[in-house]
Amino acid sequence: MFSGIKFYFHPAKFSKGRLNVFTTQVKNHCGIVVESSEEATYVIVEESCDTLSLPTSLWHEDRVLGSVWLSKCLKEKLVVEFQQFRITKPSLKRLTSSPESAGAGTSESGSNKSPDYDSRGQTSKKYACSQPSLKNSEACNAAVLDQLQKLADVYRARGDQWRAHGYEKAISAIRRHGKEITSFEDVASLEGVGCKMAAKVMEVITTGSLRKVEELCTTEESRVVDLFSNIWGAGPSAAHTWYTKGYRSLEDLIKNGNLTKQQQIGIKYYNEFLDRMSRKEVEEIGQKVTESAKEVNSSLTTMLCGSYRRGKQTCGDVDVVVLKPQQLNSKQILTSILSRLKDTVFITDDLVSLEKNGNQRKYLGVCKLPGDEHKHRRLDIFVVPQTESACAIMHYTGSALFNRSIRLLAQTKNMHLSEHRLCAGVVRQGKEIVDEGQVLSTPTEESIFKHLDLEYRPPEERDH
Ligand code: TTP
Ligand code: MG
Repeated sequence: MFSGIKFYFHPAKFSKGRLNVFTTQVKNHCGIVVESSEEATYVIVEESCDTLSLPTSLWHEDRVLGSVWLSKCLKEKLVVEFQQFRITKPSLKRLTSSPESAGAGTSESGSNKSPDYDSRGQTSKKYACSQPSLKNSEACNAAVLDQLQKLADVYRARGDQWRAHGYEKAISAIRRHGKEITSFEDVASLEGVGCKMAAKVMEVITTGSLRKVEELCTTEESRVVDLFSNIWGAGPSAAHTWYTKGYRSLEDLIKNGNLTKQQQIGIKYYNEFLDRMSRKEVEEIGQKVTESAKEVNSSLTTMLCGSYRRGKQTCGDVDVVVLKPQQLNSKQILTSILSRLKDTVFITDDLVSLEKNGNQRKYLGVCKLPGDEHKHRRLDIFVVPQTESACAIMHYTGSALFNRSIRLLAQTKNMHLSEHRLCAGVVRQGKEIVDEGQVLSTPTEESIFKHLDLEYRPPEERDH
């Protein structure tokens, strides 16, 4: 379909993987990849690149297109109309009025501009947080998601966070795609999926499984490291150390493992902690915390966050945010709530010690509803001043991947989002913040999305 068409890929912001996929695909479809923009029929740029950094010579041309156009061509197997995907010269107005939009190109599409490709979309489209997570998205591509999740888990257990994150990003992108993947192009055109990952997905589609999963997940080492790293309080590095010392079972660890107090509790409730609970049980546990908080001070309010607030049918633990007026002391509140919950033997074990820190506002522990039918459950309580409520609630609602994504997006706009606040005009040197800028007013979660120029996503759409 690209017969005789010459493509030049402008390297700014193109990942090596994506560039390889595009180059191969263009050649497979009889196109020509050239080394300079002058020779090219089309110049392809990544939408996320800073258009100000592109050579001015490009702006004399009417053929600079965003890579989304090429993805669309490959997907639809035809040369699609390109007007909507043109990247135009950054205007002076943009430079002066909106410094944070300087990071992306604008595509010119006239009055019938597609909302997907407006200037806001161009900036944030690459970020998972700009798209809703889909309900029941596991139903599509189930085998692919299962195999990739196994690899993500095994890499996380081995302490290879970078690879684990790569697989999680791909899982999230495939879930958001929400349609059955049938071709290499389908998957390679998704954000966050490079050509190596796309090849793995195709391997599952054609063979039903991944050789890499068999290689990594079926060994004695992976079975044991997996067993150990599922102990609450044991990271991948402890799990590995125990394995290299020759321990193979939880009993071996109890006898010889030199365990921390947290790990001892983690082993005591090993199976109970791995079991996820119903929403009803989360609500009952939350109710206990709410009652105690109200007894401590009637101005305190509580909110169930985490996977519960994202609408998940089962939850791994209970995350309760307690909102307090500014003048009340966090640690005193936390201590008073806990002492009530301990008096009734609802809280059975502490996973953090309250004595160590000054103004402690986070509690991690274990609780159990009365009755033999109930299991020990992980309970986290976070005491937050009302002034920080929106940022805190958003943080503790997650998902972790959504949080990572929205924080990265904030960075591209010279902002900084944390569980405490959102700042603008932040100056960074490398990763380090050298000037914190100004705190923005964030009375609601909606206001945070608005400051970031993102469409609002309710919690159920943040389950990335
Ligand atoms: P978790 O309770 O660990 O996660 P969860 O509630 O989403 O899922 P689960 O059902 O397994 O409990 O953490 C609560 C929120 O805290 C999470 O949704 C987002 C935030 N968080 C991060 O942003 N980064 C992290 O590394 C962790 C552990 C949590
Ligand atoms: Mg949780």
